[in-house]
Amino acid sequence: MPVARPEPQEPRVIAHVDMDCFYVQVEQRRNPALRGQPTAVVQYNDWKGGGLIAVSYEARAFGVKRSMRGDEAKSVCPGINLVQVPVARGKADLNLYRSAGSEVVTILASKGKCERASIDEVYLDLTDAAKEMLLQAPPNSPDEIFMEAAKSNILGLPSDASEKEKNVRAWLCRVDAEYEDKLLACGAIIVAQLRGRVLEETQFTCSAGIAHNKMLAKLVSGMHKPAQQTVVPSSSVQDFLASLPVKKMKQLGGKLGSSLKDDLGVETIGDLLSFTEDKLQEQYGVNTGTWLWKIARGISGEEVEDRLLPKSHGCGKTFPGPKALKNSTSVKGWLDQLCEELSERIQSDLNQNKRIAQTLTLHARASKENERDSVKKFPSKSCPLRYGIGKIQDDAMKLFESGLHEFLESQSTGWSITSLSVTASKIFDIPSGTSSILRYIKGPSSAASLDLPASSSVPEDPSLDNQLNVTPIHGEQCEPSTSEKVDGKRYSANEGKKISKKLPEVKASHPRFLIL
Ligand code: DCP
Ligand code: CA
Ligand code: CA
Repeated sequence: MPVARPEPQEPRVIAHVDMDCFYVQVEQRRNPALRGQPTAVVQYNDWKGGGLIAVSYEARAFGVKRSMRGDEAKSVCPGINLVQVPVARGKADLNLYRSAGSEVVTILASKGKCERASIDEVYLDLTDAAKEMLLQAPPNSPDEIFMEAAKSNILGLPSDASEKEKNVRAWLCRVDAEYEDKLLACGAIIVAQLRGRVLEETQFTCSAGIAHNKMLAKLVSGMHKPAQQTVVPSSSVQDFLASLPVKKMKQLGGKLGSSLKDDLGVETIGDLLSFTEDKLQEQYGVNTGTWLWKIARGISGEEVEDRLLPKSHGCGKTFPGPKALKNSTSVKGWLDQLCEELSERIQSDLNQNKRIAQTLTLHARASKENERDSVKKFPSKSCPLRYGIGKIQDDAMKLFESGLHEFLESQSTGWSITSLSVTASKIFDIPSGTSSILRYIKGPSSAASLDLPASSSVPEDPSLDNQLNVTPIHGEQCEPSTSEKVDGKRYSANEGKKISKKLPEVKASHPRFLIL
């Protein structure tokens, strides 16, 4: 549920950085012959040439899109290079892309608080760095970094192309500017510098949004791509939001966004301005109402978290069309593979970063025989996570069986599964000097594992769900899920799910580690 956070008194400088056609760039670095060529990365799949998951800008110019399959991409762009995602255990192995993302994060984290938001995105809080720059060397230097910053797109400046750079340069070093605009100008220079370092050290280009809050920075980071940055001065916010379709905001992509449109006739974020806070609260509850009132004005107090590592780990696979799984044996076979990868990833997170995941969740997509159009969704299930491949596999299968039982509503009918994923979440840092937890998890002989009380249903994570829709799946999730409760109903990108308690008790055999 979106909740408005109190906004800080002082103006902040926040950037959202997103890599350009990321997997393609990683592949182009591996094979420089692909540079400057129409290229796409395809998901492991032999059906119609595989699903595209990343498309180079050269290929986009031919009309190639991520929704296409390899065969279709070839028909619109015969010269396209299709690169297969690396495969392990019969599914995409994203480790290469994950570690490339980490290289970038390390560079971007050098100038302020940095939050890894997805495999190829971060938020940065550059407020302190911008203040420092303003005190020491206000922006006016004609050096390389300044030249790059002068290529920024600044919302609200006259869009006369021939004069653009001159106008931007003037904006960046205006002496009579408001303090908050001066800070933003420093932010634009710092981001230009960081993007330059990323290019130099990793060979990757990225795009960025620079604004006074996360929401605005994120909304504009993809506005001018590739390899460009966009700045949102406060004076431009109202016009920008006036024409911004509600669905462009992540939290409004689902039912809440549809309700705004259907029930209030709101098409753009700016349209929300015609409603009082009371009216919005009456319609959507106190929290969501206030949040909507604030976003209409470009206000968002959400902080950049200090987190360079992902919030959760997920492994999934889709089984489209004839590949659908139709019996427990094949589900078990695939779940075992997914759990093996998940186990390796959480184990290496534990070894390298001293982090422990507490919750195991199973998501699936299913349909019943002869009921292809049924709206009933396979309920997502979770339970406390026990370390060890075998335990994770057993628990995941129990979660699956419990979800299937509920999904089938006691009917004995055929079913098919078109996607499966397991996620490890609620990850926390082991306090330094705590060795007992490690012994707990690793020691095979001692009371080494965790108990497993009854599982519970959880709302699916829409960010994962979106990915499942299109076959490719990021292996890690960094953003919070975006479901909202509106008037007592749960609104989210995935409708129709609810919290249910009716689940078989899974035998508990070991003490919990959390009491440590
Ligand atoms: N990805 C995926 N499945 C999806 C979406 C993305 O596997 N449905 C992967 C491939 C992308 C990477 O994640 O390269 C980052 O996704 P983005 O949405 O940021 O898209 P790109 O970086 O490819 O392109 P852009 O330049 O538009 O950001
Ligand atoms: Ca990207
Ligand atoms: Ca992205």
